[in-house]
Amino acid sequence: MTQTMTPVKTLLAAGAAALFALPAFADSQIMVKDAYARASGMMATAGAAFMQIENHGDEDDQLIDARSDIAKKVELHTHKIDDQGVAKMLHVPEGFTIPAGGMHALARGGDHVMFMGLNDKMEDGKMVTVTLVFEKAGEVTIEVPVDLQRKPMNGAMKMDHSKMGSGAMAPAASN
Ligand SMILES: [Cu+2]
Repeated sequence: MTQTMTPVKTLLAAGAAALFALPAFADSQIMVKDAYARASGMMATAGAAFMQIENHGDEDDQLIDARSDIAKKVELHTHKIDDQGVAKMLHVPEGFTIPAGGMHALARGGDHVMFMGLNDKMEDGKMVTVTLVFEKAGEVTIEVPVDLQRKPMNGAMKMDHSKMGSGAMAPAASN
């Protein structure tokens, strides 16, 4: 009776294909471009996702939350430079405004979706499902590829703790 197995398998395959074919933003004015995720390091227990969020509507929207099974805790974060010139991450509970007809970038050294306590390794090429929660557009679920090779857009924002001290002091010492 192996034939009875065939329809079940076919059904599963069709279901999976339909899942990928579904337009993610059918009724939404929100479009997410160039999303990628990365782990914080080789033995990382944390990671982050970056992307460009476009608002094609004529009203501002607000990204207020993010969810994912990849981590125990998912938060909207930003970076702030403190008095010592050290970049620190901060939770932003109110989230980020996506301006009407505009774009808000989540980028390295800036705003990002933070994954804390990874449930699974973030390996290159793996897909991470992330649900973004908007005040007006509601929930937008996207598939974010892990990209560990990607260089930061702005090389200057790269956090190199070994050079931070001397690099920051150099301009002040030259007077
Ligand atoms: Cu963070």
